[in-house]
Amino acid sequence: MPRRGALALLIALSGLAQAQSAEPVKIGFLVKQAESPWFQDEWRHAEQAAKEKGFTLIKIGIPNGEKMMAAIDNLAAQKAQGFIICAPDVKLGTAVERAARRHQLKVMSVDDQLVDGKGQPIASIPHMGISAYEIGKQVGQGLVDEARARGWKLTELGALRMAFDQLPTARERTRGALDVLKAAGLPAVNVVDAPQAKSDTESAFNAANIAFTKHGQFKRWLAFGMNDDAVLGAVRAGEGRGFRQDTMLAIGIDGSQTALNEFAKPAATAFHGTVLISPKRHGYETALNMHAWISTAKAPAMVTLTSGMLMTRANQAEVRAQMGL
Ligand code: FCA
Repeated sequence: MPRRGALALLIALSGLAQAQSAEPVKIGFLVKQAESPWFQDEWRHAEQAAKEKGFTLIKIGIPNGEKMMAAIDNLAAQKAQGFIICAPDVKLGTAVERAARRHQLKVMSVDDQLVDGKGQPIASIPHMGISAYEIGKQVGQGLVDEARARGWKLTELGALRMAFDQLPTARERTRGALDVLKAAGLPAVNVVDAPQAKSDTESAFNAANIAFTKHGQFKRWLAFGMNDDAVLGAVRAGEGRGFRQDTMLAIGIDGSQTALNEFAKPAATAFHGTVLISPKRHGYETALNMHAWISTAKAPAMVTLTSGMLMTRANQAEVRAQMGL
């Protein structure tokens, strides 16, 4: 067999061997609230990336630390090469980093940045999240503009801050809204904190109810919080006290199905709007970045912060189109 032919065959065979030896790419996507429309949307977009790049996406809900650690072990057992995680508690960051290293899994965080025991972001874990303070400011500005459009005086309004301060991104979001409201003339004494036990609508409802009971002096209310789930809890609690669209004004964050359902109601509720953020960036782009990291060793940017747009019942179609959703 002429030398050139033998060489070509050899190269072809080694390429084949290499292709056969390269494990199929498997990527985990672990989220703290699998039932929440936001995370369902994130998974749907990550699935899109999996389809395009031909990798397997392993989606697991991790509502607590125990389920989280079991999920990471499960990924290793399935021979995954990496995972994207929004952890049930960001303070589990060191445990995530250690488990990933133990199993030689690449890891990046999404939405909630992982922190160490001192509350500092884990430097070795790339993160994609929202620009929390800036988006919070958009919520605040939306409340100021709509209150003024209704002829409401900020000095006469109660401002319900749905608080989940144990989560840094949640704290930053409400700090942004508050700074804009105060700069526009909202007296600090009118701010009412409603600390939520958990980041779901039920906990928000309970927290808001307590706040309304303690602060009967306000005839009109503003409400804001870390996301749509938090703000809808406040709106439902308000309805239980007779506060509706004409006496309460609330703006959330996310803009997923939760918000769209509220906008689809025959009559407008106190849920005036939300800052729409992109599950496409948080789902599809993170999955693509992880795939590139696994297949080409190109690591994602250490921190990527995404933006949002104020979406209301009136402009929802236009804003979703602008955000490519
Ligand atoms: C957090 C919230 C979600 C969403 C995400 C970007 O994880 O819980 O609702 O706002 O950040």
